[in-house]
Amino acid sequence: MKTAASTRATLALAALATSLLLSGCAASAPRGPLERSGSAAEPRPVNVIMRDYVFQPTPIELVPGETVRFNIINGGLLPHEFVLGDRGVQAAWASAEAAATPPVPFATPPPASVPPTLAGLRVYLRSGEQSSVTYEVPAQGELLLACQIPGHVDEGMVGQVRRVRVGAPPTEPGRDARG
Ligand SMILES: [Cu+2]
Repeated sequence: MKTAASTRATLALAALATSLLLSGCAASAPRGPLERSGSAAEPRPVNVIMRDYVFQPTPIELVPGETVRFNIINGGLLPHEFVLGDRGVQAAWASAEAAATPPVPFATPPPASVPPTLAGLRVYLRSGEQSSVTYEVPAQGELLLACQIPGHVDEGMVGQVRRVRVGAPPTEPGRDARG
């Protein structure tokens, strides 16, 4: 009996140690080259955290033509929105958000909207909310990321998007990745 109990305890400890090890690795693992691109059948997960006036990580690395699943969390205190698209998409959401901003603080804003034919991706999240959306990365063309809630771009809430190839070395954080 004693042997069985101690075996169980040992196993439980081993399981705990393994899970701690795994979670530790997941949090701090150095980033290697991108191993695969996503497909419609198996989108590649891309996690993005929005905080007050930053997107993390930046740049976001996408393979032209792949399908990704953005898992977006608003970890900030304010509402934020993830707007991904060309200059026209950014401008459309900027004016929609400006028009939807209530004239007095704390009034309920009308929902911002743009023509349904507009391309791009927009995910609006309040503090603490999260959302997952699949997205097909355009093969070419401009791809910008910004939060178009009034004032947020001025505070620096612009992300960078980098098109990469599978197997290419990762971008070093903090390095300018435009172009
Ligand atoms: Cu924002």
